[in-house]
Amino acid sequence: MINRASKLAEIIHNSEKIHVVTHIDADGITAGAIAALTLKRLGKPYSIEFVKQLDNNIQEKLKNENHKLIWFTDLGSSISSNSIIKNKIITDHHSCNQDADHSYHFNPHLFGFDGSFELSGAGATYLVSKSIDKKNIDLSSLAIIGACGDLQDKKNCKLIGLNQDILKDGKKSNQIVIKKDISYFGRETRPVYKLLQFANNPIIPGLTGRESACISFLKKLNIKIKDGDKSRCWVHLSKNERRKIISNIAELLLTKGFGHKITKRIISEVYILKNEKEGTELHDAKEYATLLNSTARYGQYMVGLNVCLGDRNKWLNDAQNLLRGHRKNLVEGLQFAKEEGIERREFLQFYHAKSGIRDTIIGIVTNMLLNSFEVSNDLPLIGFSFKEDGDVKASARGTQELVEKGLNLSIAMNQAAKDLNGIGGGHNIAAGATIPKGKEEEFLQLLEKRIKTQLSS
Ligand SMILES: [Mn+2]
Repeated sequence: MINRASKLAEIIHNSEKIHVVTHIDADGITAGAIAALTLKRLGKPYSIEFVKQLDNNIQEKLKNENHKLIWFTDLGSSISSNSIIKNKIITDHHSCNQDADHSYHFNPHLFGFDGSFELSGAGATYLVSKSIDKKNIDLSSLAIIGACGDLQDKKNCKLIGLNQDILKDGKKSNQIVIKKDISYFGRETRPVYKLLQFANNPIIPGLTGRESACISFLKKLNIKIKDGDKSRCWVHLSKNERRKIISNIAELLLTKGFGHKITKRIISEVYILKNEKEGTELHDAKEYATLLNSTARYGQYMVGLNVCLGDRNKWLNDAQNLLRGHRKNLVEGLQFAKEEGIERREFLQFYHAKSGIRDTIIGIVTNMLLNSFEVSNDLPLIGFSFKEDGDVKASARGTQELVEKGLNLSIAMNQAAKDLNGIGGGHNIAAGATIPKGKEEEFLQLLEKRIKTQLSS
């Protein structure tokens, strides 16, 4: 792996000019930012572009632009050996195309690691960056944000595998502090009662989804929800108050029969960016990732990128405004999907949002639905949404339990899409596809067959 990283480093050194192509999610933005900062520090001229996916149109366009070298980050693993794009390097963590030439490709899957939780696209890009110059060790914090953006800490309630080595770099370079704390989202910026109201994985019986119940829960524990006219967030609470809440949630879960294994999930490792301001989204890796997701997914690539590059004034302000819109869209998206209704079949469940949910956030909504208490999670969930170009986007999400039973959504989505002249891929637990409009039913049948075989083998 070290050799592959230094080989890619050498290709970068030998190239006069580099075009970076990256993905539009938080992992893609941080990966792109790591590449950009690496090239900037080298004094290499570079350009950067964000894409939703690497379809044939994009590949054709890139080929016609005659780049000296293209550096694909957080995507590119699907490129085959007969691709029209020749001068390229790839730092990705999605499942790989089997028949490709991997000599220019840095990907955990090629070295026996699982790219769904042991290394992210930003992490892969970081390891190559560090191979270029050890001084780039400070970029480890961006790699940690990318990993959290891809929910790589979810499986074990902490980052493991190669991500753990990156965490060590984060500590060593004085960027990251690791703490054990409540695993629910929004420690820094969400009012405590909102943090409880939106708690999932595990849900809190009687509290999740119920604002007034959360407020009275805190009142009963003698915990003020406001300080003057300002709502108190988790980070504003005293140690004692936090302990009280955690032990009461644990008790609630245990008395409702959730068991120790699930109850333990209320505590996770959290990653604090110690050089950022406390009480802002930038101080917590998970919240930072959500802030980034609010930018490029709405076409505002430069906002997220510039925040990662260190601009804390105008761009941060813009990002925070976009975050408000993103939160609203997620809430409305969830509501919309529930109203549309989720249809269950024998081996999968699905909903079709049509134009009701943007194709760029259908994956997030699908994941939130599958982890909510209103949707059962014994089957994978597929969400469809219309794309602007006339095709249909399909997003599939599974659970760890299903993956342990043999589910591999990357393979199932890839093959079902291919049979319909579409494209698809991703990870075993989360994958996406693009298919022609009107083929949804056919796609579901093909997909269900694949999933059935996987789960019964
Ligand atoms: Mn990624």
